[in-house]
Amino acid sequence: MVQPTKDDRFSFGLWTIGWQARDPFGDATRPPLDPVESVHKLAELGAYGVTFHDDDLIPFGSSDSERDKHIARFKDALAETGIVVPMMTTNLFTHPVFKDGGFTSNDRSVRRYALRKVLRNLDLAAELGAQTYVFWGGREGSEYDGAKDVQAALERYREGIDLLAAYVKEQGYGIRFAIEPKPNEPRGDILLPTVGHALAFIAQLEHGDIVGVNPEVGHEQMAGLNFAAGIAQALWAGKLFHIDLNGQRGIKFDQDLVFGHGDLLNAFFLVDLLEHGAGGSPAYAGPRHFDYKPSRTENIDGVWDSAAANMRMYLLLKERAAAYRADPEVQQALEDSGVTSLATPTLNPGESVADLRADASSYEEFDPEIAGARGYGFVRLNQLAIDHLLGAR
Ligand code: 3MF
Ligand code: MG
Ligand code: MG
Repeated sequence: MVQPTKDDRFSFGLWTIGWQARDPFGDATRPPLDPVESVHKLAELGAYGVTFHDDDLIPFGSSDSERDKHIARFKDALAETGIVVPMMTTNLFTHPVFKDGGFTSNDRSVRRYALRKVLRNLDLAAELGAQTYVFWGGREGSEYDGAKDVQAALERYREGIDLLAAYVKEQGYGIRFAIEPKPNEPRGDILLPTVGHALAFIAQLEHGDIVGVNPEVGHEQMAGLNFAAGIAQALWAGKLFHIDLNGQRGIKFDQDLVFGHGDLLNAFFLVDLLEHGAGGSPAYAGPRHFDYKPSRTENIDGVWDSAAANMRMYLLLKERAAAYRADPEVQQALEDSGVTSLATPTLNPGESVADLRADASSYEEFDPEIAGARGYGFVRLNQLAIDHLLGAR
């Protein structure tokens, strides 16, 4: 059960396992990892997919012939292992040219260059069969309120995303976009800081039908938000196109810990939501993508141990969530707490405002004192969840 297989649809970014552990205060603690080796090792561990930024595979500034070589040997590794590329993305944050952003840089020539970089990589994404293209705008933002006209920046963001989405449709690529929110880091304040901001932005797009979100556990938690609740809203909006799983311990820098190594209880309810959130069946069918960083203290063995830990954690939580769902006592507690009855519409079919007003039981005969005295039993329900999570039931 805890041995991952391709059916589990686990995927990893090349930049995750390949992170050399350079941080703002210290040098790399690990040597570079060849993407070809990463593909082979991920396949061995039971993953089904690999994802990457253009520059993760093709170093920035490579000539066309070097680019072709990098792509060719990577394709060979995919063919040898059966690993797929479900998602691709663009690096619009490392090179100094992007220091004030890509799509929203104050420098128009940089904005045009950013669009060209994405266009080129979209063609490669289509060639490799990626279904999702992620946009994480880590440099789209500012440190100073006077440094960015936020309304103009959002308009340029919209212009960029709509142009690229129109291109994808025109080419018939069948790729969908997923915007990845993050509140800060590397910029002091990043545009589209949370899932809610991203969903509101998508509603303003001309081609919003092919644009959804790629929420990351730690990013929402950096903003003090409840990740599972944000995912539920993205699902409700029909916009959960992709997901970045990892761990975070509170409001601080982006820790990118192994999934579940932060807020374990929220991770449990997240897996429960993804696996059982559609009336008992999975609410999300896409890749279970890990965007974590093997801690700086780890050597290469630790890199692969931590990669395996992400998948193991997901499967353990999936097993625990299934046990929770199947427990008759939990089912009764859900009933008692009214959790299940929330799915019942508040009005009867066809009932009008006049009908509601005419229903004396809803107001004139209703006793708020009695309803107000009711206990909901949420604490008992939560303890049942924790009992299952700890394997005590
Ligand atoms: C940063 C991130 C990014 C994005 C990636 C697109 C470098 O905090 O999470 O990783 O996930 O750019 O998927
Ligand atoms: Mg992150
Ligand atoms: Mg991410």
